[in-house]
Order: sequence, then structure tokens, then C-alpha cells
Amino acid sequence: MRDRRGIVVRGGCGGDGCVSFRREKYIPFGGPDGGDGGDGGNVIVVASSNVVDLSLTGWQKEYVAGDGHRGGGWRKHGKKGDDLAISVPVGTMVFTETASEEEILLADLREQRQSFLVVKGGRGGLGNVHFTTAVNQAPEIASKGKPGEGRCIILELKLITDICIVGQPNSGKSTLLAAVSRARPEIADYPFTTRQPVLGVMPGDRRDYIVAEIPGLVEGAHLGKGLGNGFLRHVERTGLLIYLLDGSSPAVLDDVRTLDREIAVQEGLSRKPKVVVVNKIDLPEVQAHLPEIKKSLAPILPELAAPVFYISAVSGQAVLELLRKAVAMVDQASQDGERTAQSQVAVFRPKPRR
Ligand SMILES: Nc1nc2c(ncn2[C@@H]2O[C@H](COP(=O)(O)OP(=O)(O)OP(=O)(O)O)[C@@H](O)[C@H]2O)c(=O)[nH]1
Ligand SMILES: [Mg+2]
Repeated sequence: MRDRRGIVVRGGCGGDGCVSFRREKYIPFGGPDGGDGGDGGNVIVVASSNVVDLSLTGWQKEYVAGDGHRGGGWRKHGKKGDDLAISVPVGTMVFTETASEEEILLADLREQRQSFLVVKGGRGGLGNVHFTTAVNQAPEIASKGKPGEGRCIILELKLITDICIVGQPNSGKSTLLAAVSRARPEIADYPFTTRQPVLGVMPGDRRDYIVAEIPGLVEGAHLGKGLGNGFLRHVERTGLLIYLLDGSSPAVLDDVRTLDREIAVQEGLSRKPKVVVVNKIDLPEVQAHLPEIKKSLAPILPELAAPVFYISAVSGQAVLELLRKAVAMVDQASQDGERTAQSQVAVFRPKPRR
């Protein structure tokens, strides 16, 4: 999954204006009639739910819109250059880089079909009709079309999800995702089976919820261990985090602490609502240790402000209860988010001019 990419975009050149004179039988000195050139096409970035990553159309680095056509005689205006629409996944952010390598956000495409005009095409040149003056009634000049704007942009995909399952490798993230949604990620008894974020849609009573799983996080992921922590950018815009723990691990408490440390490295993630989930309780050895696990987790739950569930993603035990709670927390978080967004809306009260 390609989730960050720098490209060069360039608007089309404007078409040249035309030098032409009206020549018709019985009309002497018909005057200039050269039309204007068409404007160059614009480059637009459009969010589409049919696009899954930023591979775009291969390894192309420069995206150029169509050039405007030349103007013609009879005051004919040249055709406008074709716009170039670059389709990107929903959740793509468009940045530009300043000279000091600081990234400035230009647009955040959060909704299907939301678009952003990145660069404009050049203006078409003027035909010679515009150059007549009192002293020059037959100008033989027209202006050239302007070149389109050019710019380097960085596209970065940050998935927008409701629930994101994070955990150590092999804890059963893919199994849980497959149990709650139609997604069919690869499930296998070895670490790092999942190497890319996987999305699934979970049908709810009031709406569908997007559930995601990211590849396993190990201790030191922020230093590049395992598959690294680059996938955490996809967790930034989730409503709820599920900390999925392997109940058969010898030290479940250490696992949750490690996981929380790795998550906290990414700014803003430690404030997200969380649910701690201990998986694989169908295994007899986990059942035998369940009282110990519960006791060991007791002190960390208030720290994380998270409820805990003991489930089996394979047998489905307690999965429904987990989902009910998760959905309620997501709804609550989105209501709170709406309330803060409303309270932040700027209200302009312009005073009447005297
Ligand atoms: N007994 C039992 N086994 C489970 C359960 N959940 C997952 N497993 C098994 O644990 C192994 C790993 O499951 P995955 O779903 O691939 O785990 P993952 O967390 O996605 O692993 P990675 O993608 O490698 O990080 C598989 O063999 C699953 O069958 C469970 O509830 N009970
Ligand atoms: Mg997996």
C-alpha cells in the first residue's frame, strides 16, 4: 500500500492568440478577426472510494494537464485544455513544501468526490482583435499563451476509520477483523502475516462502521523494529483503538504496556478512547490463567481509562458484547467531536458601514 508520495503537477499551457484579418468579397478592410487562445487545463485531486492507495497510475512523477488550443480566424476562441483529475483515496491530505522543507497542508480530502484544484492552467493569449488602436487598425500582433502553474506536492493517505485494531503480531487481529466484517485478511500462525493495513465494513444498527487492522507492533517499532510504526499514521484519524492482546502470551501486562508505549509515540494517539481486549480465551491454558491475567491487568485499566473484554475471535465468545461497547464509544466520541467542532465555528458579525 503506497501511502505517501511526492509528485510534480503542472497546468496546461494557454493556447496562442491568432493573427488574422477578415477577408470577404465586397468587404474591403475587413479588419482583424484573430480569436483568443484557450486556457490551459487545471490539475485537480479528487477523492474516490474506488481507489485504495496512492499508486496513482504507476511510477509517473509529473502530471500535466492538457494545453489550450490556438485561437482561429473569425474570432474563433481556442478550445480549453483538458483538466487532469488525479484520483486518490478518501483520507488523502495534500501538502506543499516550503523552501525550509516545512510541509504546509493545502487540502484534506475526507469525503467521496471532494476535490481540490492544485494548479491552474495558463491563460490563453489574446488574438489580434484586442490590439487595434486609433493609429493601428490592422495590428499584426497577438499574445502568446501563458505557461501553466507548476508545483511539487506531497500526497499522504491517512485512513479515516471508526475502529482500529492494534496489537502485537499473532495476537489475532486479522481473525477478529474477519469475525466482525466481510474483510478476508490472511490469517496464519506466524508473526507479520498482515503487512499492510486492512479495512473492513461492519454493519451496525444505525450505520456501517469502518474497522481497520494495522500490522503488528513490537517493542521498538518506533525505532524501526519489526515492520516499524509508519502505519500509525492510519490510526491518527480513528474513533476508537482496540488493544488486542494474546491471552496465551506469558506476560499480558507487559504486552499491553509495550503496546501503549509504542502507540503513545505518535502524537495525539494517547488521548484516543481505547478498549483492552484479551483474545484466545477458548484455549484451555488461557482459561487456566484467566484469574491471574485479570488480576495483573487491574492496575493499568484506570491508567488507560479503558474497559476490558475477554474474548475468543475464533469461537465468537464475548465478541458481540465487545462490539456493542465499541460502537457506543465510537458514537459518543463522534458526538463529542461534533460538539467541539460546533463550538469552534468562527462567527463573523460585520458591522454596517457608516
Ligand atoms: N485458539 C485461538 N486461536 C486464535 C484466536 N484468534 C486468532 N487465533 C490464531 O492465532 C493465529 C494468528 O492469528 P492472526 O489473526 O493471523 O493474528 P494477527 O494478529 O493478524 O497476526 P499478524 O498479522 O501476523 O500480526 C492464527 O493461527 C489464528 O488462528 C482465538 O481466539 N483462539
Ligand atoms: Mg494479521
